[in-house]
Amino acid sequence: MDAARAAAPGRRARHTVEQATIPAGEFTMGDASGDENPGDGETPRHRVALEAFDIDATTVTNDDFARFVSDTGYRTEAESFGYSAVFHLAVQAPASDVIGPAAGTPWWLGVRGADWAHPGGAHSTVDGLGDHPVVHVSWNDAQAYCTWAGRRLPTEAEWEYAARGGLDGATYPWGDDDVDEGGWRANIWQGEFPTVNTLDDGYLTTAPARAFDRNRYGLWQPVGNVWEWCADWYSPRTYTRAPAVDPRGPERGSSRVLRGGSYLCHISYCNRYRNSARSHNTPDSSMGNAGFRTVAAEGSRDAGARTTWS
Ligand SMILES: [Ca+2]
Ligand SMILES: [Ca+2]
Repeated sequence: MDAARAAAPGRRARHTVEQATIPAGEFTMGDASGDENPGDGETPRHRVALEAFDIDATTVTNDDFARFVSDTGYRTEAESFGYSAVFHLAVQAPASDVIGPAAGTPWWLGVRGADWAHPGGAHSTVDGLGDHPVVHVSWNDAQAYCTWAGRRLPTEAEWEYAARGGLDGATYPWGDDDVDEGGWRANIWQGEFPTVNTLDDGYLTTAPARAFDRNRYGLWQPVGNVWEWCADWYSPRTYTRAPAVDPRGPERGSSRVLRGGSYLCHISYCNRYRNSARSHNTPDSSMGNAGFRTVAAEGSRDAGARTTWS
């Protein structure tokens, strides 16, 4: 069903992102390439059946998010906390705003004043970046947007099914060709991570939401560019007892699923720009390489398929 028709009156203009209609069907969820990251829980592979749904063809952009903020006065968690995580080469802020590196990941700096409208810090803006993915939004911020827009976040299974574009078992949304075969197919990192980016794909940080080619279902950049929040709690054991129909992940947890990798992924360092790759972060975390796309909230969805964890 057309998402705009299903939306409540008055909501039509709120969420204007182009929709991709994903057909009902089954797919095999999980890594088939052997490239899985140990500990992430990309296996065991298992069959999953889903109803049809409409998903944003692109991630929610700065222009989209600005409409939400303008309409509601919403303050993101990064704004409430007063800082967010910025990649060290993307900082645009006075030295006094830089709090310091994150433990274990020295290329991430806490920067005071970094938020969705100031992605590099106080000296940055989103001028000219209206068609780029909004970043520095937490899972909670994404939920707030969804509530306003009459949308919801995709489940992890929906995200992977949509990203695969009908190419069951393939490593990437475009198939199994390498990411740089015949030209770059996604916005990741080239060069020496985390210090030298040769920018072969054209982008140090975010690319416009419509850069590169769509997949067969019409999605732009499910892998690369920005990580995308999903609805589910994260567990590395999710797949060991996932329901076969419309799985929704664990009932509880401490972090939420992120999918698709980002402009910081690199062939040699982080190969999470794959369909099956999984990551996660706490629901109040924000960073300069994570955003979200949404799914039409039409139809009532009960919680019957959620895994019960003892
Ligand atoms: Ca890049
Ligand atoms: Ca992405």
